Amino acid sequence: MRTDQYQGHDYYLMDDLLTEEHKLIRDTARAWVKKEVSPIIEKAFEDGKFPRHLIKGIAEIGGFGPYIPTEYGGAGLDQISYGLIMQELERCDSGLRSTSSVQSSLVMYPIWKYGTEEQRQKFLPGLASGELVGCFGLTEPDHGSNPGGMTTNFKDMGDHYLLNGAKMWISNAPFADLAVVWAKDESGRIHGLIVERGMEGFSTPTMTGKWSLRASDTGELIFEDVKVPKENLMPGRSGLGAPLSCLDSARYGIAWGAIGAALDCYDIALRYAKERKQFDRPIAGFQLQQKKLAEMITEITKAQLFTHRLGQLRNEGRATSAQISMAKRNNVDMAINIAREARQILGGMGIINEYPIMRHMMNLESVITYEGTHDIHLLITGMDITGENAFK
Ligand code: TGC
Ligand code: FAD
Repeated sequence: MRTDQYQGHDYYLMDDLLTEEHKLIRDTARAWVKKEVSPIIEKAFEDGKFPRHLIKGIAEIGGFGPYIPTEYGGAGLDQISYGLIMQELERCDSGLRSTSSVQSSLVMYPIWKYGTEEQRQKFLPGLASGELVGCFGLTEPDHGSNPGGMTTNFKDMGDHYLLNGAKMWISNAPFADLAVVWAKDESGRIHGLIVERGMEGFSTPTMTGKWSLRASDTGELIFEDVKVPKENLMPGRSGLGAPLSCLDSARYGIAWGAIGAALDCYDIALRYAKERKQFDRPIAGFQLQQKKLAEMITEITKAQLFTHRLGQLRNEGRATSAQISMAKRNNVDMAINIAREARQILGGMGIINEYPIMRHMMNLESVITYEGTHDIHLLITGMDITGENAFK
């Protein structure tokens, strides 16, 4: 097993823009990842299982609800801190970041924003400490990019709701204790419901056969006449805007996470190019390899700059959904291209699991699709700048 020798790369002295607290949070996350995750991640990926014993450690570095207020067990941090944690987790593996960002942005965030005070008290502290794990059910077998077409529905039965339908591609579903589920009421309006494991008629079959994000568990959510207590409906917001606002938070985390994956690929490729000799000289001395490396660090630096700015806007409550879409789309695309180039720099060594580059590359094929595909984010930017909706 290769030792994790990762070093951050900061070509434009971005660290000068960070506070001491930011650096401490990032360095703590990095040290935990190197000690606890790097030695086991390839095996987890091969086994196709999320290593559940890591849940406690993710909680301890503030990876569950970094920006959720401390009164609910969150870390009460700012958006840059949240981003830095996502960057360090995805530097190791996108599935690791997924587990953290789903719990934080897609489960804790809606409960915090749209739940009742009772729901906040009941679920948030356990989710923050990792005693509870949640998942987020929006996508359906026939409704991925178009979640507004969902057919999962609930009926008001007087003393409870009766939930029917199915969700697909749900991260953490196979072992989640609870699911934040988006479903339509009898008038077709979308609401969020908290469905708890053990409710009769609720099952979470595992999805198998993934070549990507293998260190993350993905499953379905099946609802067959599930009786959901009325107190489990989140009353704070209804309509498609409610789940989409959660996606804003998760997509922002992915924008930072993708930089982490890119940094890891660049770091490995740079070190390898300096050490590997062909034609009696390090391959780093060949112009073609320098072009690849120079373009990688340029693209990473551009992403670092505008993602930091996005974090400042998020801190000020001024970031728009379209700005977040642009960052998610750009950074994931940047990372996947860097993974492909880095793999070539390593030659044959690039394809074996002694190095994480192929794992990053395969993972990023999910990341470029989930939380809104590459195409969908382009169309969001297109709509924002032209005022014309090209989706429908
Ligand atoms: P549209 O008519 O445009 O909008 C409906 C309502 O929503 C509002 N809205 C938003 N609100 C908050 N945040 C956003 N980002 C919002 N985008 C839109 C909008 O203003 C409107 O409000 P109102 O009050 O007027 O009703 O909706 P549309 O049906 O045309 O769809 C727009 C589209 C295509 C952009 C949207 O559906 C979309 O983003 N599709 C992509 C679906 C997606 O991203 N799914 C992700 C599922 S979760 C996941 O992948 C987790 S991966 C987990 C991991 O990290 O492991
Ligand atoms: P489709 O929507 O069928 O898209 C297929 C293709 O058509 C894409 O290339 C797309 O860009 C294109 N397309 C669609 N509409 C348009 C259009 N209007 N114009 C141009 N092109 C278009 N979902 C959850 O709810 N919770 C989760 O936790 C979750 N985790 C996931 C984990 C993994 C590993 C993966 C792969 C997915 C996960 N998803 C989750 C689902 C994810 O959000 C969807 O896969 C994604 O939104 C795309 O939906 P789809 O796969 O149905 O593709």
